[in-house]
Amino acid sequence: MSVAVSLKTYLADWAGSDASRQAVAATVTAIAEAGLGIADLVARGPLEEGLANIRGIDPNAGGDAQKELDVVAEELIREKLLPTPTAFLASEESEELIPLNPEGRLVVAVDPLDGSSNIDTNVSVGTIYSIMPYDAAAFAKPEDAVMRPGSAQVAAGFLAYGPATILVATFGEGTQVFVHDRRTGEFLLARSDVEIPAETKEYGINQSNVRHWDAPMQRYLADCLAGKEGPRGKDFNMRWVGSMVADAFRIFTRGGVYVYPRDKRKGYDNGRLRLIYEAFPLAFLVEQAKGGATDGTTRILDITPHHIHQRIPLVFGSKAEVDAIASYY
Ligand code: AFP
Repeated sequence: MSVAVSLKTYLADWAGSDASRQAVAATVTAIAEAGLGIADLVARGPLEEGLANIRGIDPNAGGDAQKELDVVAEELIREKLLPTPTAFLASEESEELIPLNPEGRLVVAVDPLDGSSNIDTNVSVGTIYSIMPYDAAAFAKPEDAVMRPGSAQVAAGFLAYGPATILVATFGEGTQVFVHDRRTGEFLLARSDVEIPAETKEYGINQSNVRHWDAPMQRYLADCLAGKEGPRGKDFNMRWVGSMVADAFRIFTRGGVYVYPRDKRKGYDNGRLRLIYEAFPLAFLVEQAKGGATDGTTRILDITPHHIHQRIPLVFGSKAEVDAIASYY
């Protein structure tokens, strides 16, 4: 029986003696370690003194000792990244860029806890990360370092904290799935060079918002719902967890498409997902797995951000279905 490759061995082989790759390897290792700490907190949540309030249970007299789990998650990531070659951290939980290692040669962007509104329902939540090279001399100000197209990423991934703790990661040479082995404490390679099937009969979208969508997206859904008698000529199934990492992992496992379009609700004119630390990493992972990722029409990795927390309509998954959606626009 072949022995599963650990994340440590995989990274050592990938990095070899290349200093830039060694920097990325050290940073991904730190994020994976922070992820295990977050997975533990998520698993213990209501039992954990001081975190009770995240599950909507009245906080005890401790008051300020209690913090939202996504803030705690950011702190764990920050702590683990400090000794790594990371110059700055962009995080969903912090308005500004967080300076870390002045000698750093990377900039990391994270969503410390995606799906946090589902925490008290025990649904899978996760951590999403994106890594870009950083050269202080190349940017007038540090913020400029994250205002680059998604194609500037050198690594990206997400952890999902569910029945298993998994890490889906890319270093630009395919997409790999690692599973945390609780017996050894290691992440072990479970699936290498994942391929997302190009065709699918499964879409993930929050249909309750259909009245707010633009006409092309309403037509797309209507044609899916029309089934094999309709213009798509096939019956579709729908899945929506409400936690993107969980929906994404399903797509890496059996195909499908995830859609969060723009809509007419206040604040949703550019959708809900954040470009830099949600859409960019998912797009890199999906494309490395032969899938597609757009804002409905434009390739996500070609988009240049103008604000650290900007939102973007997001469509990703099975390539033929992503292209089909673009054909409605
Ligand atoms: P939270 O992190 O605030 O729970 O948001 C989760 C998310 O960004 C993404 O993970 C889900 O796919 C999407 O929002 C769910 O949005 P709806 O609640 O509108 O369905």
